[in-house]
Amino acid sequence: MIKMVRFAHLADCHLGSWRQPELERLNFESFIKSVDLILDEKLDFVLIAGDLFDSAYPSIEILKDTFEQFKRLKEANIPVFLIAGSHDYSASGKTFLDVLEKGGFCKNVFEFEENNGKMKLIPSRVGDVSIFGYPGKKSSMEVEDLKNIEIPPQDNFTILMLHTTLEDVAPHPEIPKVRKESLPLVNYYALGHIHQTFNTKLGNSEFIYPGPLYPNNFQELADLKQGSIVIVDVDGWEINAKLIRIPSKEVVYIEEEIENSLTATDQLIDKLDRMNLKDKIVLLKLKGEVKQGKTGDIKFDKIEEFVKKKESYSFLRNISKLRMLDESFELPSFDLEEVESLEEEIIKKYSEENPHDFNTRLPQLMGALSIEKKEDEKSSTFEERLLSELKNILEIKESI
Ligand SMILES: [Mn+2]
Repeated sequence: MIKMVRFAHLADCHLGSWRQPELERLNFESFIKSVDLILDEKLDFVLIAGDLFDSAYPSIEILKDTFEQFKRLKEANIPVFLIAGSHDYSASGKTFLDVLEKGGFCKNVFEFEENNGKMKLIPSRVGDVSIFGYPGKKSSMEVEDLKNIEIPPQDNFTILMLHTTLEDVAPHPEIPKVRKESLPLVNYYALGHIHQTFNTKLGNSEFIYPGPLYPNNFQELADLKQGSIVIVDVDGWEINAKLIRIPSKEVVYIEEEIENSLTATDQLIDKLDRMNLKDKIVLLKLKGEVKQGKTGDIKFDKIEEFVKKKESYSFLRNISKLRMLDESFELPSFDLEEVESLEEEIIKKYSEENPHDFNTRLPQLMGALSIEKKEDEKSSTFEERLLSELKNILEIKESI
């Protein structure tokens, strides 16, 4: 029988994801608040189930702040176990998670040995608990791999960390998913990737998504308003998981139908004028079919100025559901977060018309090629990083 163990389960922190500095601040503050809570509660360990960083190569600023928080945990002797997610994974295996690990600030639990074409995962031990993990990859590439993982029998409490989509969650019918029944049996599945809180059971095993540490885009801010983590109590084989919402700035979501873009500015300002926006995140979503005027006629700078005068904390707008009647030549406006799914859609269509094994590598290739040279990074370092990434994706073994 194992003794009482308490741990925190975080996922999808996406540190460094917001382009708006004031929202990135809230994102990072949620991380600090979680660390505060973990220290206050004197938890035994911490799990981060992928996407700690928004990219495999975060900025120096983000790295500095992140190391500072990991140092607080290390000084309190609270170990951190993590896996890479779809965002901080890199095909070459070169990611800043390694830097954190080599510094002794965390342990990447993804370890395995080949066993007759299967992948036998190797546990990381903390007290009476065995932790296994398999990372997320670009474009759900991990879903196929997960059919081949094995966990050697254990007689203590077991945790499997995964960054993937369970069939049960299913908000996105088009993406590949994992059947929970097909996974090796453990006591607790520490999941990440889906930016919503979700839990389900199979026998006595718990499957939990804590949700993102902080909302990551316009829609998540509208839906979730704040981030969350899970604190788990294990007593014997009894699992008690508690969802903790991380307090943050209030969100005001405004959805407005626009028919005439010539009068839209006044219409919106009139509406905003009747609201209390002080210190709030203001989300403005425009929808409908514009019968008079063009999108350009809506004076967003004037609206933003007005919202600022009302002392809002941040202002975001979204016009992806606004259609123009007589501008069929105009490209539809996409949100930044939709770009990736649009790319996937194009690759899918292309692959159907031009079937070839190579196509499965396209998302990874695009991901690798989209990483820019860092400021001050030597060209040779950048070239070497890019080449080793590409060789891994293309499975080129010999160096050229
Ligand atoms: Mn994520």
